[in-house]
Amino acid sequence: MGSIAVCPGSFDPVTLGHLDIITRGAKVFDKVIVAVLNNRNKSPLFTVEERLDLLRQTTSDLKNVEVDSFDGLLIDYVKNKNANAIIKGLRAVSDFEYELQMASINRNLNEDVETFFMMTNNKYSYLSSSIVKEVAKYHAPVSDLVPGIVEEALKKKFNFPA
Ligand code: COD
Repeated sequence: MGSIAVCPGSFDPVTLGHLDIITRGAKVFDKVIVAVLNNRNKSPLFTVEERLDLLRQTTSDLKNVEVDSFDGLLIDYVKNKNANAIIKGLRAVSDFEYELQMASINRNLNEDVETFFMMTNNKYSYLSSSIVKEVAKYHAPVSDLVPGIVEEALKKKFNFPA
């Protein structure tokens, strides 16, 4: 069996920082499943279907990448998919504490699944979906932060003038 990794997140919406992690992960693992959390407690800008669609379009050239959504615990989803790894990106020290907690609880729940951390590309170290939404909300340019189709989707959501 090949190595299968799950790359989980909210992806609301997918950014160039996410795509960098997905692309690099796809070079290391035989298959990468990008998994969008369907979190009913949060009020996202994009629906799960919209987020899946944007991810599918922006990863279509990566042949060993699959896009899916999940509910509930990540570790259960990982086992259902017969995956053995979780891929996470680390931007700053501030990410570390939360990610350490997540990796520890996930290991506690299933010690056969390993979490792998990839350091952010310096170009994207400041980038998050929240920052992108904040910038787009005030109609400032996001073309350096997200793929073209995501930029178009943001312009529609925030009613950019034509
Ligand atoms: N550079 C590098 N990495 C980046 C960048 C960047 N610029 N931007 C984002 N990333 C990484 C993040 O560090 C993260 O690893 C991934 O990309 C996704 O990021 P987001 O912001 O879209 O997603 P999050 O952080 O909101 O996702 C959180 C999860 C969905 C992974 C988490 O909440 C989860 O696993 N939930 C399921 C419930 C569960 O199992 N909980 C744990 C046990 S209680």
